[in-house]
Amino acid sequence: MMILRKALLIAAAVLAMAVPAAAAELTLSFNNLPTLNESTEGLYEGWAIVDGMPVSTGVFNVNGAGEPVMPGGGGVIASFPVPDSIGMSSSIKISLEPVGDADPAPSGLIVLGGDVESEITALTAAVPGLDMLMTSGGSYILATPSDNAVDPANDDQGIWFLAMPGPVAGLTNLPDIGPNWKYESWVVDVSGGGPVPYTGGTFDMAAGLDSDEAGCNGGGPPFPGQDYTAFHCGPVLDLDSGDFAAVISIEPVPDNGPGPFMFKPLAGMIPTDALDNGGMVGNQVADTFPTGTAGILGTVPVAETSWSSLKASFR
Ligand SMILES: [Ca+2]
Ligand SMILES: [Ca+2]
Ligand SMILES: [Ca+2]
Repeated sequence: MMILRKALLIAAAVLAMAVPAAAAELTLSFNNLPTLNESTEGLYEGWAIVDGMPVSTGVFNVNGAGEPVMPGGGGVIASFPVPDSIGMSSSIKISLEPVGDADPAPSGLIVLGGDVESEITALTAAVPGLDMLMTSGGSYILATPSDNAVDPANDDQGIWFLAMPGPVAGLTNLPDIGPNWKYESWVVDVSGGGPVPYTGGTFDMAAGLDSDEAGCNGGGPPFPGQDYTAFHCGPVLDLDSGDFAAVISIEPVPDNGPGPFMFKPLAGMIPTDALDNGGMVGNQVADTFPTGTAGILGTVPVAETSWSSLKASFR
């Protein structure tokens, strides 16, 4: 009889545990997290990882001040109401969810994350090797060696991330960013109202052919780069005009759009003397990569509540 009574009390205690004792809140704030075009880029979604499973903390966009806002041009979300269980979360992640997302699970595209160690969790870009990436740099030359048979005098129309003598890799300290990300080189025309990017192909390492080699006819040195020449199907670009920047981005796999992703670790204007001297891409991870803070507030630690409930049931 005593055993049955205890069993019933434990059952009652377990039932009580399932009811949140207090409303929990999650607050989010960001730096350098871009406002999304919701009709083409989708929305951000927060996730608390509890017992290894993602629990959604809600979808949002961000405003220019880095505050989360309601989708559809709504107001600032001062805090997200969330289940008490997130008081037990091991990490917080922010995903990018596609337009018209109907899947309740997180997309594979996690942009920010951080391990929960206290009520305040620092969020950083979810790219492997971020510490090493902050030390990356590089140089390039202007050259179009792959079409010299048809045009030996157009070297200002091609860019190669290599250094002479050698050639050796021009990009330095690039971390292995794993299967979920790729590097992509770009030249970006910044002379007009908005930047116009032209891809140079994707790659995993500083040495080796990139995804499209020199252009439509292939060839070129075994390093990331591109010949923006007529022989390679164009566009024909005058890269030392002072109108172009060289940029290395990090793109999700699969890519979520044709343009550069929000992670642009290396960039620099292509100088007008680059034909003679080459140029450099500077590190802008610290200045441009998104960061954030997640605050988990008002929670009653679930483990403690459960334990005290259980202890009470044995008295
Ligand atoms: Ca040439
Ligand atoms: Ca290429
Ligand atoms: Ca892209």
